[in-house]
Amino acid sequence: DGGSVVAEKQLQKTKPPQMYQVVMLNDDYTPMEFVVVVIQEFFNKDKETATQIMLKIHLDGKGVCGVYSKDVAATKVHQVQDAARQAGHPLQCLSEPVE
Ligand code: NFA
Repeated sequence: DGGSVVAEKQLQKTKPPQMYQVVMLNDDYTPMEFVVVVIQEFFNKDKETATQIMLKIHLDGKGVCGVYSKDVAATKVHQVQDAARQAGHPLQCLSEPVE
């Protein structure tokens, strides 16, 4: 009945939060080594994994660097954008909901 629906919602109403993937885009100018270092530093990947992700982006046009809560994903995007701007590279990055 309706009462039990309310009771169930009160007992178990938490759902996992929407997650966001941080996607990096390829361009013709950013050096491969810079992309590898950025992926290592901001997405906590080892050099081998970072290199694989960089090559995927280079070959496919884009690639996922990591999946995070909305606020952490937004922070990662800003960190990459700041590092790219400071270095004078056009590297672009965005976050989008998973699914
Ligand atoms: N395409 C860039 C190059 O050839 C490398 C790159 C990879 C840039 C991944 C951006 C993202 N120097």
